[in-house]
Amino acid sequence: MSPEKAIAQALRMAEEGADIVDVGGESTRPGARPVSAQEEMDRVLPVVEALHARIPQPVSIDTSKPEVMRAAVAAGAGFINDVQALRTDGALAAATELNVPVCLMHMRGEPRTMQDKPEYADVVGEVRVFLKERLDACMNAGIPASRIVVDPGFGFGKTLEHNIELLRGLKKLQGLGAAVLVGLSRKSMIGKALGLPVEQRLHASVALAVMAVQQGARIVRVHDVGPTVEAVRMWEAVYPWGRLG
Ligand code: 7PM
Repeated sequence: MSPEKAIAQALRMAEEGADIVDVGGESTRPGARPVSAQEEMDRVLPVVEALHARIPQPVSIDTSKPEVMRAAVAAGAGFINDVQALRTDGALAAATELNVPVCLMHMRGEPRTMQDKPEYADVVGEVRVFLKERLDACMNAGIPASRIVVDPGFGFGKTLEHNIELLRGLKKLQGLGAAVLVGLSRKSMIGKALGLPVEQRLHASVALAVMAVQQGARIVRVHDVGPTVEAVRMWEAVYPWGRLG
């Protein structure tokens, strides 16, 4: 995607009510080609800079590389989204020094092979243990829990059944003491459950976002901001105390 197109898309998201806008320069798609830190920076820095100058919302940098984290925060990013949960060499130290909130995501395996028959005895329990370990590692490095967000990583080394179990059990991730973020938007679990191609997953994505909020998610990472904001606001009008009951 060109920087101009990425900027236009992000501005639209901000206008439609996004509280954070996530910018990434490397695909996490199974089988995607890895890119160098330099290539990633060339892609994201102009976008981060332009957005930081034009919108009041924090710009999130979606990266696992410490060099990219540092350069993006210098360019104005105010949030780090790491699908590797700061396990890359140097990433934990970089995030600690940079003093911005971080999202720690669970992934089983690596993007290239993660969908080759993932197995769990207890997916919710195993994801919870992983997130607790990463949260402890961050807190030991000096990042306060108030600056950490945890994410079960829907679709990252999980079958449809695993993803459904995770959504049903999402409340079990709340006791960790960090806010919960989820990304369900347009994901292949919708394709698998309903037999829909990616361009026809809007309604199911909005439904899943509301279900996640209902189960305690504090941040939802979505593509279709306007429709999702409308649906979540309606949920909040019905449950102003913030949960079912
Ligand atoms: C291909 C495969 C295209 C996967 C796009 C994706 C998440 C994320 C992504 C998530 C956090 C997508 C994903 N998903 N970061 N980045 N949580 N924190 O559907 O669930 O956007 S990429």
